Amino acid sequence: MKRGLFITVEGGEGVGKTTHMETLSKVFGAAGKKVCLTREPGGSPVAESIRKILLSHDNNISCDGMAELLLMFAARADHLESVISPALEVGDWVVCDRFTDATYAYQGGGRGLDPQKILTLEHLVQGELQPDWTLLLDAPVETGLARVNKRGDPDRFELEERAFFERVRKTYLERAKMFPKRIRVVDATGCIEEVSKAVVEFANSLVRTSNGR
Ligand code: Z5A
Repeated sequence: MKRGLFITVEGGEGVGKTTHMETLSKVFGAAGKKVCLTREPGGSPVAESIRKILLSHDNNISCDGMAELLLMFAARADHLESVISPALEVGDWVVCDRFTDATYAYQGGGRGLDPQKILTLEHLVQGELQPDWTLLLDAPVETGLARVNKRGDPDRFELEERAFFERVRKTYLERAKMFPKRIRVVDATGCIEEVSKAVVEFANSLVRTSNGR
């Protein structure tokens, strides 16, 4: 059986990742692909428990950068083992809301942790596994924050200062330059319909490429 495709969706706060996971799923489903939609941190029972710790803004819980990094990879190890790898093995298309690029962007860029340490953990937890494709939705920080601020009840990351999110965005864009064959940047500044059009084009290009494999 042909291994499934591993697609990740990345970007800063409020760029529309959750919204466009659905767009991708519809296009892939219509093309006859069995789709596994998942997210990080989370996606498996153990990883969802870790997510609660990571996103909690309970004043009694504080988590330093290295502990946060290790928790991200602990969640990822379980998610890979119990959800992502089994789905890819049976040929499903896995669409994951954030993955290791987010670790480079948030723990590396945002928190300032050494990317070499992230690389070491990446090799340890993922081995050779990398996403086949990454959709990076990009918008100015203030655009994304304005969208999520309407929602209220911010999580621990959403309470960070603006400079943190600027570093996150910069790191994502640097990674897109480092991995131009894997990472497709889509401008997420426009209205949902405009962004959706670009996302559908991206999704159709993956379907066409995979039919030619
Ligand atoms: N994190 C990390 O630090 N390290 C890691 O390795 C990983 C993650 C994997 C997970 O939160 C947090 O974990 C995340 C990084 C960190 N930081 N935070 N916060 P999450 O995944 O639950 O949260 P998020 O990724 O930031 O999701 P979000 O805030 O919900 O944003 P989104 O998914 O990109 O946006 P959305 O939910 O699709 O849209 C937000 C709102 O905007 C919604 O009302 C939409 O209807 C609206 N929207 C979307 N697109 C548009 C357009 N184009 N125009 C107007 N309005 C729009």
